[in-house]
Amino acid sequence: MTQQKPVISAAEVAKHNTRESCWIIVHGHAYDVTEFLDDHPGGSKIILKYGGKDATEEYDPIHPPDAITSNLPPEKHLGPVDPSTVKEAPKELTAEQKQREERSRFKPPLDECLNLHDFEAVAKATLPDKAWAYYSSAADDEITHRDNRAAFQRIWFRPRILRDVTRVDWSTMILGHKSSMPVYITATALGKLGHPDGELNLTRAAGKHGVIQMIPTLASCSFDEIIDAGVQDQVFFMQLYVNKDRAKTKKIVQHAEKRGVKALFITVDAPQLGRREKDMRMKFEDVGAAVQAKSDDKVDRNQGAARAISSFIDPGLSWNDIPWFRSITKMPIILKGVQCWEDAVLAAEAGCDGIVLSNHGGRQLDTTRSGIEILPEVVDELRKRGLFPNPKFSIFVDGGVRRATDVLKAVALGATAVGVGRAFIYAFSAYGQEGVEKAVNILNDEFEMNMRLIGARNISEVVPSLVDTSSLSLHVTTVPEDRLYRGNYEAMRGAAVREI
Ligand code: 173
Repeated sequence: MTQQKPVISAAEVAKHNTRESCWIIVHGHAYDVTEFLDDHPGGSKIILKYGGKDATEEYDPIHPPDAITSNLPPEKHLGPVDPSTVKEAPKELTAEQKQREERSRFKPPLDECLNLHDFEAVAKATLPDKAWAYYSSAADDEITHRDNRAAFQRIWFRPRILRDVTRVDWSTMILGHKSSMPVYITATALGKLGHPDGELNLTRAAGKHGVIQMIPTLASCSFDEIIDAGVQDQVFFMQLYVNKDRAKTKKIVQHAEKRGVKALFITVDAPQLGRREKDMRMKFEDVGAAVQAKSDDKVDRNQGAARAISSFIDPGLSWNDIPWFRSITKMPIILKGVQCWEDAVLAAEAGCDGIVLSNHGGRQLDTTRSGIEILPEVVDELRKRGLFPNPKFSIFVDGGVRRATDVLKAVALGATAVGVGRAFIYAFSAYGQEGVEKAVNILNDEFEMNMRLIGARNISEVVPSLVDTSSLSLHVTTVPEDRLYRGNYEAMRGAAVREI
């Protein structure tokens, strides 16, 4: 529709830079957002900052491409901006940006990444501060976030020998779909903060390597862009934040089903977003203390961008809603964010098709236990009730997974597969699609070796007796710090750690 409108000069747009008349440019088109200012979920200040200017760079990571066109009535779409009138202001790089560019130029070649931690080190060194803060942050004191890693280290292997492990196969079925490994890419928001192609890096790598991707509700790319980037018959799941306006949720779910999404993962651990203080501190810098003090902005931007854009999530969601979801879709329904056996049993009894034992990457309630720690109690209680093993009720785990050994521990204890979120974000933030492919290849190498070393030829041989969980729930025991290792360990060259 915008195509038929007259071409506007950038000078004309520049005149409209006040609350009384506010125009912005996004992707080469001008929009009149004056009446939308107070309805913007991220607050009016941030739009006013770009009043009369091109807002594309700020807009892109935190909005799906069609957000502006679908939220504004057609008469507010003013028309294309004449590119010859747009004067590229010379970009003033901040000291931080200059340092980052320097570090990006000298980042280690991809081949030097030997494990998933390495991507995190490179991402930390090269990501813009805001993106690093958003991705890496976790709730409060980040105790749960750290324990998500530590919990895997409280499980020890009891490997078996002499089993002819010439051939090992770690492929598996997830909710009836083939997966090259018992790992899926779990949903994480705002992919374009890390890389201009955002979630498409994951989609393309997943398609090439037979890995299933869970599409987030709050992706930077639009849902259809992601699906369209998939190869023939690529399997997708979808993560759902439930809107207070159920009609909107129904539309999203039914559209996903129509486009072939194979399962719906409803997030149940975020009636309100946790406090991620690392992220919140960034926003202070962004808008400045003086702007914060004014009171005409309805949204409290001190809470960070994630909180602002999550205001649509319904804290009223309850068990009573499950039958409604059943009535609007035939997709399997999985509850993502179960944290105790009682709720696992309720989910099975409510007719759900599975659960994800997850604390949302440590980003919600701090000092909750990790998914892997909860897994044995969930399996025990389901088993007592005749609900495990059950091909119609799958258990997934996420949080802190960085190694194939982590995955094998979860599978041994009864998980069908585990979700990996941050590690893949860091891989594409540092190296784009190639980074994600490399991460998958690293995991494949680790699976091959570790399957051999534990004596399991296929996933059905990865059984509980292969692990010792006797210290799993003891939060006070850990491996004593190995000073010899610390003293001698050499971090990857070039991945300089950012000073706090
Ligand atoms: O963990 C998150 O950051 C998250 O789930 C989220 C929720 C709403 C908006 C953005 C991100």
